[in-house]
Formats: sequence, C-alpha cells, structure tokens
Amino acid sequence: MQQIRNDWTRSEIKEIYYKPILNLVYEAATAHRQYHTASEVQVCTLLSIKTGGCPEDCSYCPQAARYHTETKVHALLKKEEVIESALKAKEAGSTRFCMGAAWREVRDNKDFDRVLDMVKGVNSLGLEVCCTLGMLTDEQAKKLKEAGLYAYNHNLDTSEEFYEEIITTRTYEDRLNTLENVRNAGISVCCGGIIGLGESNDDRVEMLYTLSTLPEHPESVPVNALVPVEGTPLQDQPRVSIWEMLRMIATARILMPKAMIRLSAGRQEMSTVEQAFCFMAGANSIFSGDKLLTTPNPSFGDDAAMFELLGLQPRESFKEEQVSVC
Ligand code: SAM
Ligand code: DTB
Ligand code: SF4
Repeated sequence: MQQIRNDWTRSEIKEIYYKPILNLVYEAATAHRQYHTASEVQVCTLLSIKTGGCPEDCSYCPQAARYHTETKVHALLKKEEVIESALKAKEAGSTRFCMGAAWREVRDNKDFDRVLDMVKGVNSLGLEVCCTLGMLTDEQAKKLKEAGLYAYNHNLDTSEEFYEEIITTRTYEDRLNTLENVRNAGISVCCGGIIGLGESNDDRVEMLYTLSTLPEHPESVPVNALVPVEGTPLQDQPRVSIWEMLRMIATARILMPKAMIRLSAGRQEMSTVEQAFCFMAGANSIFSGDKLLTTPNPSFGDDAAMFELLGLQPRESFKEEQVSVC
C-alpha cells in the first residue's frame, strides 16, 4: 500500500520522476487503484465571474491588464447569471463548480459580499462550490467557509526559484500564506501548477516537493499545460509533450495518492488517446464545459463521448468527508 507521506526528500522525488515512463505510469496506476475507484473521474466546471483587467503580471495569463490580449474585460457577474451557469453545469453532470476572478486579492467590499452570496447560492444547488479569487486573509477565508465554500484553488504554479521569472508582483511566500489561511478555515485545498512555462525538470520536481511536503497534502492538485495566449510574454512557448504531462501526473499521484489529480488546462489540444494515458497515470478529475476561464476546452458532449469510450463514470459530489477545522 502506497503510504501517505509528508516527508518526501528531493532525491526520492527525482528517483520517481525520472523512472522509465512505462514503469512510472504502472506504479502510479497501482497507487491510484489503492485509494480511488479508477473508473471514476470528477467533473468540474469553471466560470470566470470577473474577467481581465488584473493588476498582476503573471506571464502566462491572458487576464493581466498589462498584456495586450483579446480577452475582454468584464465586471463581476450578477448572482442570477452565475446560478444559471451552475444549474447548466449540474444538468450536464458536473459536480463541482469553480468561480474564478481576475483579482490579485480579495478586498473587503461589496464585490466580496456578492461573491459570498454566489457561494451560498451554488452550495444550495448541491454542487461542491470552489473559488479562485487570489490572495485571502484569515478572516476572508473564514467568511467563505461560513458561506458554504467547499474548496479554494490557489496554485503555486512552479518552483519557488523559477517563480520570480514568471511573476514579480507577488511572492511564493504570499501564495503559501493564503494556502495556510484556507487550510485553517477548514476549506478543502486545491493547489497545483503549470508546466511549459520554460521551467526545468528540477523546477517541476521542486514544485512537487513543496506540494507533497505541506503539513497536509492538497485535496486536489491541478496539473495545467500552458495554453500559450497571444499577447502574453509566453505566447511563443512550445506546447508541452504528452510525456512531460504524464511524468508530472504520475509523480504527483505517487507522492499524494489520496489527492484528486486534475488534468486541467491543455486538454483542448490533446487527443482522446493522450487523455486516456493521463487517466491511466492517475489523473481523476477534469474541467468540463467548452471554456476554461477565457480559453477553449472540450465540450460536455465531447467529454461524454470520451467517458463512454473509456468506460469512465463521473464521480459523485461530496464523496469524501469535508476536511476538519483545525
Ligand atoms: N487570479 C487568481 C489567481 O491567480 O490565483 C485566480 C485566477 S488564475 C487565472 C488561476 C490559475 O489559472 C493560475 O494560477 C494558473 O495556474 C492558471 N492559468 C492561468 N492562465 C493559464 C494559461 N494560459 N495556461 C494554463 N494555466 C493558466
Ligand atoms: C487551474 O489550475 N486551472 C484553471 C483553474 N485552476 C482556475 C484555470 C485554467 C486557466 C487557463 C487559461 C484561461 O482559460 O484563461
Ligand atoms: Fe491575475 Fe490570476 Fe491572471 Fe495572475 S493568474 S494575472 S493573478 S488573473
């Protein structure tokens, strides 16, 4: 039985990460089956509730105000629009609904009150409600929890060393602080990263080291392949290969066997065979719906056909107990 460990060393992680790919996938598939029903995949839907105009300088992001991308700025959506999207997602078989805002951080203002109201509304539909709103204080995390927030997404994105090549307007420490505030409020933690930013394999190992040695592993770990967007500094980055994606997913699965590993951005460019290989390597969650936040994603229909072909079933919501409040 693959143990849950928070004391992984960098050399152990490297040894796993660099295994011959088929052995690596086999070991990850074995660990996956010890903790999960391998035919179940969690289906989540994303909605951008506030789009573009973000003051941060994340080099990958089409929503940063300082880059000239085709993303249209949109103020915070109305609660009714959000509930309508959440209902559609539920009807299409999604069990988690994640609302994203192009904010550096949450401010204690009317917009936050409106988001709290959206959280209440989506929660009352019986969906696992998730938000990704940037940095949070302790108090804000508690308010979100009280409103019924189930999970919070806040990615480390890459290694601490490479982080400053990608983002200069906040620090790695800021990210870790928010994650701690989320954890302390008893909210399920969703934290992962992006590959294809120009980072080295050592950076990928380092990010996996940080994630897998947190006092508690994140309940979900999104693995995003960079979607290069015109107008961003990373627009000309080459597409990551399936082998890199597999190595990342499989290593994350072995290091954090209980976590949901989400095959996140990048699926639009992947074939069904490539995605099937990712599920074999331990991915057990996807974003479904024809848009991520601003970029295209396979449609509900395409994914339903893929599930049918691969014999996969959507995982029911709230399958595991809510995390305990520390
Ligand atoms: N503003 C908040 C923040 O940065 O935490 C929430 C929204 S932000 C868009 C959420 C995550 O989307 C980022 O942390 C990053 O991992 C991912 N992301 C953004 N642009 C991406 C891209 N072009 N390709 C892949 N992932 C991307
Ligand atoms: C995550 O790790 N990936 C999602 C979600 N968390 C918020 C976002 C992907 C965004 C891809 C670029 C876009 O659509 O704007
Ligand atoms: Fe803003 Fe988030 Fe995009 Fe960075 S990733 S520019 S914080 S929306």
